[in-house]
Amino acid sequence: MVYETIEDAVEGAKNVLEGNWTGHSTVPAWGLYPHQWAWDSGLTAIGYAHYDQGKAESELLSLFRGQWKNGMLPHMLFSKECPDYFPGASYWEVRRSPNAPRDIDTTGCVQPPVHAIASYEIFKDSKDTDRARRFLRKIYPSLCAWHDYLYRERDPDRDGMIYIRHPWESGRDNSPVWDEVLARPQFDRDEIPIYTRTDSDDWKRDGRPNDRHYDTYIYLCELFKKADYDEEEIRENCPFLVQDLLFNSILVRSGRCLAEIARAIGADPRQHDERADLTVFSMRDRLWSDSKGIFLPYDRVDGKMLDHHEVGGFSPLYGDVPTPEQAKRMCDLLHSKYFCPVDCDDCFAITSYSRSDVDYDPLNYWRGPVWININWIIARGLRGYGYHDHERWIVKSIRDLPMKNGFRERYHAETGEPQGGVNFSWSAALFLDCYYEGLFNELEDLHPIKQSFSG
Ligand code: 9WN
Repeated sequence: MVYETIEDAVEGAKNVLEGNWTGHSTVPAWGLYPHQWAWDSGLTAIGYAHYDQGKAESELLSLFRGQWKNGMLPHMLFSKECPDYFPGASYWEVRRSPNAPRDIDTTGCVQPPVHAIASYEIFKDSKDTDRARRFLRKIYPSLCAWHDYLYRERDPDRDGMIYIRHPWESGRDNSPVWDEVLARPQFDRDEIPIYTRTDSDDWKRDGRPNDRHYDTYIYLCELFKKADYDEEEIRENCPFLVQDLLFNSILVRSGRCLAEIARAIGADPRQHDERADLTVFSMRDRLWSDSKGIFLPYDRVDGKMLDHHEVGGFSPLYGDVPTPEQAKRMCDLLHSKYFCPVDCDDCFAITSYSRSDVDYDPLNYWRGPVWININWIIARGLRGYGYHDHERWIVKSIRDLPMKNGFRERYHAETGEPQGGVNFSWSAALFLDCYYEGLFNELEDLHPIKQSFSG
């Protein structure tokens, strides 16, 4: 055990965040991730919101310094202290776009839009409501511009479902769900620049994306650069355009929070709710697979669903997307040998990919391991649908995995062994969120849930 008591672990989580604090924001983990990442910052702010409102506000406000003129919130803001990171500021050449900020270096793609959710959590958790309202007034226009960008530039069909154009935008980089789309671009090695990976020199040992996938990530970035980051041109040429479930589900939940924020500051909430309604309607109508009992992402280039049992398929619970009947089927599948060890006797929570699939790999990044942030998102979704026992099993893992192994980036899906980044911010922050929400107090009478799904 790394932490003997909850109090020790709470202290440990705060120390992790303190250690990763740069003075205005928090890095995901020193070493592997020494810059500011967009959805990491949002999730981290949710942890700070419970005990340090100043840091929570600063985390988000400093992130929005990187917002582009067209509203795009880039997936990373680069610190000048770590110039050796690849692909770093000099690689992205974002100033090819008139929209990119001049005084701060960023990437040219996005990540799941958790920021209105985080802003609203700061308001809800605050003991100083006047101050929190001032914060909301300050950040509201930036949040609106961010959501406007997504619905304007990433939803050409105007059906409320926005597309992502790079696996990095999904937050689940090398999930097997992207494999067939990533295999699509045929290019020679000399069509992309020679580069050295800084994330790993042995992807197998480190459980990172393989070299071919990394080359394709870079190939896609080259395409963005050639288009000078013009979205219309990118859309015409990009072989990776996917309506992703996690991204759109988070967008719905964020849209609802944006509506709440509008109400709290006396602005008009209607547009936010209407957009969220449209996204929900389209996802339910178009992305549900009745044969699989789960939602599936849509590949806009080939015009078909990406047929996988992948953890993103459960994220619509978080956006309140499924009907109660759909939610019941998702829940049965979630609590089956595919995603969760039988009977939950020693549950390590939801795996990132189905355990029965040939591409499942409990050691490799988004191809199997358990991630705290995804489990937190699904747990919140389950709560909304009244699946309290299922939620509690997940919350138990969010408590037990770090207490046993420390606040790590991810954990082995079957043994709970820690993997990847050490002292990882969102694992610490979301542990703190569950603690302060009192969720760890509700775990006493936990008993195995009978599986109703035989598979
Ligand atoms: C690329 C920082 C980020 C997370 C992503 C996770 C990983 C980066 C990487 O780390 O992505 O953006 O180098 O693999 O997949 O979700 O935001 O923690």
